[in-house]
Amino acid sequence: SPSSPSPQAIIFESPYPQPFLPNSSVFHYLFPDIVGASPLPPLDPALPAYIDGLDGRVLSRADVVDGALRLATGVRGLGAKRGDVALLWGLNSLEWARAIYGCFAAGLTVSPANGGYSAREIAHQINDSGASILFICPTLLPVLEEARPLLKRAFPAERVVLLARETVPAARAHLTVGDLLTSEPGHAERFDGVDAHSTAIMCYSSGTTGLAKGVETTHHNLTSELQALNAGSRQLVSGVDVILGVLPFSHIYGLGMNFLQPAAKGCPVVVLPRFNEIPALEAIQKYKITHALIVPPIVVTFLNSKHVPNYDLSSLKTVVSGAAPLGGEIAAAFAKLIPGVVMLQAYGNTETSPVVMTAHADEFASTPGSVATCGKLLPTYQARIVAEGRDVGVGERGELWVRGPTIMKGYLNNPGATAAAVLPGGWYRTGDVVVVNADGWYAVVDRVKELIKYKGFQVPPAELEALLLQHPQVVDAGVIGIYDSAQATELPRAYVVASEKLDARRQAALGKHVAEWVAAKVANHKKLRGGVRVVDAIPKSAAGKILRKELRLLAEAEAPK
Ligand code: 4UU
Repeated sequence: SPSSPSPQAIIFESPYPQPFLPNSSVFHYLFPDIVGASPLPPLDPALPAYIDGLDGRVLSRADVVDGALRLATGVRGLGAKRGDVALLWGLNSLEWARAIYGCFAAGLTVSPANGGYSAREIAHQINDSGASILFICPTLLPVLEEARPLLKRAFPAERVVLLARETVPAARAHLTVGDLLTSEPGHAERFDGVDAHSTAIMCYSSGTTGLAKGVETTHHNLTSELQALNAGSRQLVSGVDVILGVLPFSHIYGLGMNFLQPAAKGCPVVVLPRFNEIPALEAIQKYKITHALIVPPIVVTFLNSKHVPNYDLSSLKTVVSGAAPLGGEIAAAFAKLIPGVVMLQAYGNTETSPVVMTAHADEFASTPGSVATCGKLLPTYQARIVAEGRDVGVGERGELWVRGPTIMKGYLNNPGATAAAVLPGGWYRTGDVVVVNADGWYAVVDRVKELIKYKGFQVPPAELEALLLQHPQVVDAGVIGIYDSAQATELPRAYVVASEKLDARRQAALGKHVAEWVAAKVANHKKLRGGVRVVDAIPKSAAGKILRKELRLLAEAEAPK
């Protein structure tokens, strides 16, 4: 319910009880039964924590802790100290799980990177994060080699640990996670008191504008988020729920909701390297998965699938969609596809550690139309809805501002971008336009930041624009997202100005060539799948800012809805 402490601000509060907020490392918080004090109830150390969805290997909670303490000794032996940054690069795996907990136990800040990154993208994150040790999937070694000339720091072989159980014959110079596990168990670094405000993870996000920046997410941010989820959504039940683990753990949605939250509740995660239809269906059937976290394009994949009827998916109880808007019709069709499943939404940001809104499955199930919303404000958060510099109330559109203990410490080494994102008073400007109804359900209705999302992944237009300007035949560029309803995702499209006047045929040829040129230099999700259009000029404001609204009008003129 809104309350007005001043004539300007209309502050919305969470309807849920406020949880206790601990000051401890996220590792001590998650495994209180074994390593420390936490508000969480003790759990059986024998409970499975992570299960390899491909080969069935199981890490129990005891294995996770024992492995983390051994890895802590191992990474200390390599010279890594508390506060150093480790970059963690690979698709989801049990070794990835081992590595992140090992780094936490050693007191390192973990910067997880997208498994699809190109050499220039990984070089940016390695350099910018200040990482001094790398954990990488062996298959990515060639990309790292390609990135080496771009790196500010030399990484000798012992500073590049492979996310593998055994020595990799083609890369014998490198230690593996398996090697480090043979160390004696060491101690886990504590982050009590003010130390809880040390940076635990650093995902990369462009936020509302510009290039990808390191988001400093503290231990306190993460433990507050997990406490808020437990007090608000109460989704998962130990000993009952089994979680599908297909979202990338390197992205904050996967890391927060798919990797850490189940550990807080003692629910096993069935880990798959990435989303693929058949392995996901097989895992749901085989492991009797009850709870799946997905993104709208995966919902569409299931809807269009010929294979769904061939699997017993009756274990599934709840499916969460997040990271991008979910159409109401798609949600309704999904509910019919797998009867008895409750579809719900959650909304989050990298900068908010991540979840801001969701609700309990029972609330979604008993509230008609709620699946078209992202749920209610989680505890610990306050919200404002701001339109043209003025706070608005129930039923009115405006930009969502939120504050609370989960808002990031800031963008690494970037006080300017931090000050633009987190306003005095601690309000984080999300760049999303929302409407809240009288019962406190928030619908995301538009996005005012420049960010494009391809299947839930960030595509910062500024990054593609900077890259396009490096092409010898491109003198100016503007990039926007084109919504493709068949795939339930935006597709990045570039508008470019050519260095010379071209006829229509040569414009088309240049567009095709530029799209291919970009594709060779970026991660899969940043490809210009929406095409490249050659135009006479990029519309700009007097200050030289790209007028993306005008580019959107061009797109609409081309393909009327
Ligand atoms: C419409 O995508 C994320 C985090 C997503 C997330 C996390 C925990 C979803 C559910 C959850 O439980 O982070 P970023 O930083 O990559 O992108 C943030 C942006 C938002 O500003 C918004 O534009 O992603 C978009 N977004 C959504 N849009 C996120 N969730 C939603 C949603 N509906 N449910």
